[in-house]
Amino acid sequence: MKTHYSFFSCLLFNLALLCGPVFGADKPNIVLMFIDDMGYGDIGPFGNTVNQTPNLDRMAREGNRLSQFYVSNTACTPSRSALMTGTYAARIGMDGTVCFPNEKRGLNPKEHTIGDAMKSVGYRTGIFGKWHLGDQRAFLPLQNGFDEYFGIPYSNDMWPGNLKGHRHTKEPYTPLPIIRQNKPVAYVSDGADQSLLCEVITDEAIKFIKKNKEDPFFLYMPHAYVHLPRFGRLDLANKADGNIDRAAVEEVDTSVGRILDTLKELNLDEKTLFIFTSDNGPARGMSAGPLRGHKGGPKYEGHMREPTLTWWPGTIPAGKVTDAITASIDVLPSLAKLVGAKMPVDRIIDGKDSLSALLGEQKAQSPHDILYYEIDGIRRGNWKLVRGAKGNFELYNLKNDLAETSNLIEKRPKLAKELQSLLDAHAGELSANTRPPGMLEHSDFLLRVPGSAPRLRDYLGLKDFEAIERSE
Ligand SMILES: [Ca+2]
Repeated sequence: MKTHYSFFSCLLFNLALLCGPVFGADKPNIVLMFIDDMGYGDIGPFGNTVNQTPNLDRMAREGNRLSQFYVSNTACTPSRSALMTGTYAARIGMDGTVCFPNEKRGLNPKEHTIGDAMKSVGYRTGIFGKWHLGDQRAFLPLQNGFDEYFGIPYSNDMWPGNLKGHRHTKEPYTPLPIIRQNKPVAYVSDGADQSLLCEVITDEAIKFIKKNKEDPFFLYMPHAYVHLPRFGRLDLANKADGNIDRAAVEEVDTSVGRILDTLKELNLDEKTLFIFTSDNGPARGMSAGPLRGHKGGPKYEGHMREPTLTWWPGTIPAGKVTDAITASIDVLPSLAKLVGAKMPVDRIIDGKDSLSALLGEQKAQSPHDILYYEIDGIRRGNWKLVRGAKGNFELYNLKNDLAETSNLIEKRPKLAKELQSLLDAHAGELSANTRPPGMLEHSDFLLRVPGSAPRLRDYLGLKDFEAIERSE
């Protein structure tokens, strides 16, 4: 019977996709996992041979590997803003610097997030992980398209364990809260608590899937891992030969495996699109593989091209590789098309429909004849002009120089000039058509002192245990 059912449900999905948006009870669930600071070369499907990622390997084997998927910024807050709204962070006042604790700025609640789009067509929406689009109530997920939230409001290095203090004010950090819905319920007290973050986020996500198995859901999992500081529990560290960076990637892989298994156990695998990617280039200890670049800094490929997989058995072909250029800003318009949600028409949305590439369709074409790397780079075909590490523009041909080692700007001045003028026009249009971020008159810290909420492991009812931090 199972085969029978699967065959027909799969047929219905494909017919629905051919005919347009999916309506009614057959709406697919969406899982969007967004890793923090993982690079293009950190997982098996993208060539890593040190980190053991059997679940991501399986996801690639059963699904679609996108070799040219780009985020639109090299840091957490702007990258997440762009993903959530389909709009360049610079257009909505969320570029420049990341959000800090007790900041008056955040994602403008008037922006239309993926959560808003999904809710508009009846989805249950949940976020489990790191939000980082403002920690004040007006900016938190429940006010921005999500029914459920559990996780940290900003990065895990914004805590008292960071002895350098606040990057700008140098003030010591207040305790890093764990938020449930709109309220702090616990805090991350030490490395042992830090080492729980991947697992508890997965636990909560699985509860959400089980609770909503009868209804369409959108599950957003912006993991706090593999952002620094990185801690591993003893058993996981030992399993990874004492390499905490490797242990962190492998924990992410375990999280993926648990989600895949849960979807299969509940017979939701053939009605769930699972997207896996990362928010920016690799932080210290992580890898960009064959690409040049890392987290932050200029816009070489490794800064912005991410290890991306999509999985939907019966709809996405197994073992597919899609080379069409796609971008994180495309996720909102693509998912909106998939589920039949309307996109706002009163504002500029930069992302384009990339659904055929996300679904691994045979003839998927990139909607990006030109791809912009913020206002610092432009790609047309294989040619890329980018503001380099020293501030000067550099020209590369990615077809035979993927690692961006041979600057051809002196050899192709006419082409460089043409690309430069397109990039200038893009930057001009962007600065002429912006929308303001959310801005409050007053703000406050979510938690001021340790002890005003339980330690994370006490909140979870766990005994004390040891965790090891990565060594430099
Ligand atoms: Ca990040």
